[in-house]
Amino acid sequence: MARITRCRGCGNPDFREFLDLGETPLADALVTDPDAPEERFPLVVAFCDRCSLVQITEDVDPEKLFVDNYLYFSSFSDHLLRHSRDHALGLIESRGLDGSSFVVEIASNDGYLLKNFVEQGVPVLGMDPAPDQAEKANEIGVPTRAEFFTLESATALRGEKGPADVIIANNVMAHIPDLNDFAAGMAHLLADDGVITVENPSVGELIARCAFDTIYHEHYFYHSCLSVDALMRRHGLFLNDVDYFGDLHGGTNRWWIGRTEAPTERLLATLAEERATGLGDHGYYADFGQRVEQLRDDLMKLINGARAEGKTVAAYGAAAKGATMLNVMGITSDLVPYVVDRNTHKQGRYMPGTHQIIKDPAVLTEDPPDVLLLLAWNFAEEIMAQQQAYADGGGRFLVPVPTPELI
Ligand code: JHZ
Repeated sequence: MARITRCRGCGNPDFREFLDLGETPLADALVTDPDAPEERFPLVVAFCDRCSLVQITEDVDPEKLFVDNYLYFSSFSDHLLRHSRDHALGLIESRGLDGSSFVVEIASNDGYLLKNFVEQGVPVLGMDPAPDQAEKANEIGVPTRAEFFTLESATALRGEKGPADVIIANNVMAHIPDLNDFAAGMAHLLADDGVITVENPSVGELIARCAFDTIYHEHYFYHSCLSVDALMRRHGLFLNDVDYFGDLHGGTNRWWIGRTEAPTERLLATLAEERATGLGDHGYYADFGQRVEQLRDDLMKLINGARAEGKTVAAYGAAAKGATMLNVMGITSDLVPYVVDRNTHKQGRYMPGTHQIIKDPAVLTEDPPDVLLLLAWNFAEEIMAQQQAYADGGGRFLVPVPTPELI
């Protein structure tokens, strides 16, 4: 682990720290033995005045994050599966993709997205260093290499298979410390008339919704259109358009990138709006720490209040963001003894740092808690719909962001 001394994007040594969340364990390092010692790492966030990139200041080795300790399988959300299918089918139609095309997805996880291209006869390749997810993808017929995407692997891939007509990189551009190498790899692999689509939660929404819990060591970066524009230009690529999905991961941007500069009105308007809002100025981020403190006071009042009335509180979603929420807020297993999650790979393990056991959501029917803290608040609608019986039986949902609220 090392602390950075320059902006990872533009090399500026004068980036400014604006949030210190203390030392936290790795958010996806679910624990098998709660008595064994756990590593913790500083979680500090900084802003670069020069290229507008928001980033954490510690580098944790990506092998530790995505190979040794990664149990996130994309296919456990129906909402994400629908969103991904729509994207794949939309690309096939708009780009006229067929059996002679080549689609590459970086961080393709368990094949949740590429399977839609395979089904339509479009050749694909997935790349993902997480071994179990890559194996699962191969099992369902999505050719996948368990590798990190780098300029070196992109160069080898282009030599072997030719350029890619489409490169998709969803929820991964935050995850690679050598951001320039990653962008250079995409630039190298892309066909001259190809397109890159990149999805990532918007840093503007993170700040607006006080979604501090989406900050953890897997996320080296928190992107805006401004920072993506600057990054792509450095590599001979151009950000040309942006879509926005308010209901995905707390507000997600989809950026459309190509080799020729052709910005849409929508992109220009969004860049102007980001500038006007202040996403390119340190001042916009400066009071975020105080807002997190306020959220802590409000949330802990609700949890402690419920416990004082003799109520039981459990949590839903052994999400990475759940680990930040529990650890930064100090929600110990005395207050909230267990977390439920339908990802069977996570069940039976414990949350990092705070050590709540992870159970099958079936316990909510067998022995319902009075209050259910929604750690996976980004899927609130989907989860509440599934848990209608829990609510009908008098159970309350506690949604922690943007302002803690009992529903
Ligand atoms: P979820 C992940 O973060 C991982 P996490 C990663 N670091 C990233 O960048 C972001 O996504 C974008 C469960 N669940 O998706 C599944 C149910 O049990 O918010 C997950 O364990 N029942 C790559 O981990 C967790 O909740 C359900 O009905 O914060 C949600 O995790 C649904 C919908 C989910 O991401």
